[in-house]
Amino acid sequence: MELVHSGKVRELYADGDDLIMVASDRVSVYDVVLPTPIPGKGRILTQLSLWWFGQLGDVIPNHVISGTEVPAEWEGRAIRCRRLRMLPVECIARGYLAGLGLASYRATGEISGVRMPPGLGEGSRLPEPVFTPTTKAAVGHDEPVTFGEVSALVGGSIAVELRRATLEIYRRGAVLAAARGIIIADTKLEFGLAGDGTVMLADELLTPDSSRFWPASEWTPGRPQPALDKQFLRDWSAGLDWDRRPPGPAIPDDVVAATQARYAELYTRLTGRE
Ligand code: PZK
Repeated sequence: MELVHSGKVRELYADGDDLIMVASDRVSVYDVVLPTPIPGKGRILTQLSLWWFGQLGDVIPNHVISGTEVPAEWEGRAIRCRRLRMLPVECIARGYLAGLGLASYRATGEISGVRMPPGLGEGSRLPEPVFTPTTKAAVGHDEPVTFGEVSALVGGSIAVELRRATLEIYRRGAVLAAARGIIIADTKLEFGLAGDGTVMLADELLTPDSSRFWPASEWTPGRPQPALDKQFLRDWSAGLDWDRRPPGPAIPDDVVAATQARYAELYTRLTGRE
C-alpha cells in the first residue's frame, strides 16, 4: 500500500479510494518520539477512537468506513477511512486551562478573543468550553486564529459548522468521561469535506494523543495536572540528564509496564471494555 503521510506515532496509507490510518505503539514525550514502544498502545488508541466515533456519530458524520476491514498485519490498530478534502484548521475545544490556552489567559485574560473571569489558574475549569482553532503552520508550532480567520479560510457556513461540532463533541465527550472519573481538559479535532461538500469529522477522536486526559480524583487547580496516560513517562524523563531534544532516551521496563497499564485502565474506564 502507498504511504501518504507519516506522523510521529501514526501512518496513513492509500488503498484504492480509501485511506487506512494505522496507529503504532510509538510514544512521544515533550514532542520527541522515544525509541522504546509501548506494546498495545496503537490498538488501544484505535479501539478508543472507534468507540467514540460510535458514541458521537449523531453529532456529525465521520470518515470511518470500517475498523475491521483492514490488512491482517494491522488488525485492531487500523481504521479504513473515506478520503476527504481536509480543512486547513485544527479545531480545538478547551474546557480547562492548560497549554496554549493558559499562556493566552496569562498574557491577555482572554482565550481566542473570549474574555475569561479573573483569578483562574493552571488547570481551572472554564465557565464554558471555548473554541480555540489554530492553523497548521508549515514548520514549527500551530498558529492561533480567530473565528473570523477560520471563516475567511473555509467560508462562513463551514466555520459555523466546525465550531458547533467541535464544541458539541467536546461537551458530550467530557460529560461521558466525567461520569467515569476522567477530565477531558481539551481536545483537537480535524474535519474534511466529502465529494458532495458534506463536512465530516476525521482523524482520531478523543484519544490521549489528541486530548488532555486528567484523573478527576487528582484534579487540583493552581498547578500542572498529572496526565492520565503519560505521567510516569514525564516523571521518569524529568529525572534524567536529557535536554528534551532528539534522540530521546530508551524507556526502562518498569516505566513501559506502568504506562501500558495506564492506557489499558483509561480504555476500560471509558468504554467498560477490556
Ligand atoms: C489526513 N492526516 C493527518 C498525518 C496520520 C494522519 N480522511 C482523511 N482524508 C484525507 N486526509 C486525511 C484524512 C484523515 N484522517 C489526515 N493527514 C491527512 C495524519 C499522519 C498520519 F495517520
